[in-house]
Amino acid sequence: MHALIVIDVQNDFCPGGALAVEGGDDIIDGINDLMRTSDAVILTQDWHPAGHESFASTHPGRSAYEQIDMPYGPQVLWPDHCVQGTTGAAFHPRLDHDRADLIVRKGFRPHIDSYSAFFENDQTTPTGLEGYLRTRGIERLTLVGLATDFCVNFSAVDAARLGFSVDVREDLCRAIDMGGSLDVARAGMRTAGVLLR
Ligand code: VGL
Ligand code: ZN
Repeated sequence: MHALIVIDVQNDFCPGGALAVEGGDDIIDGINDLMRTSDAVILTQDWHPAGHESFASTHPGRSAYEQIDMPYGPQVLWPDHCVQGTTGAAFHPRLDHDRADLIVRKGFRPHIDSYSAFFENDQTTPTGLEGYLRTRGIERLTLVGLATDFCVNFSAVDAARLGFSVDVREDLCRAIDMGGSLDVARAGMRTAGVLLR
């Protein structure tokens, strides 16, 4: 069985949002079409408490897009985004989110970020998605959404490492692309065995 995993198509990652990804809303119609023909549809939703440790505003003297060391490793600091219950955290109004079988929220722990739909950024705390997929007999995954070089990338690499067969539809993703991060992400996904389409 195959599942479509739609990563973080939320207002804050679309034009006008707090952490807008260029062209983030251009992919929505194509994602809606793909949802209609998929056996299973899972959405992820970046879902941070106010004052989250990944927000630059939580670290006096630091600016957004700087990297700092956290107990679990390096962490990019972001503008405040996807704060629980805000309009920015809501799915884009054009995304057909009624079609979802499951919505996985991530990044809800105050002191740890979670790019991947499978593990938080310590790379050990599970979100539970792996168990859900396995108990439903899902072995093949297609990933789409935002952003290619962060949440899509980390989710795809984790999924491949867990043994799922994974492809990423790059035409239905958009990237933040800071400091060459998109090239690094593409290379990492390919090395992990992810098929980029
Ligand atoms: C994301 C940065 C911070 C993403 C989430 O969805 O790619 N990026 N939080
Ligand atoms: Zn986030």
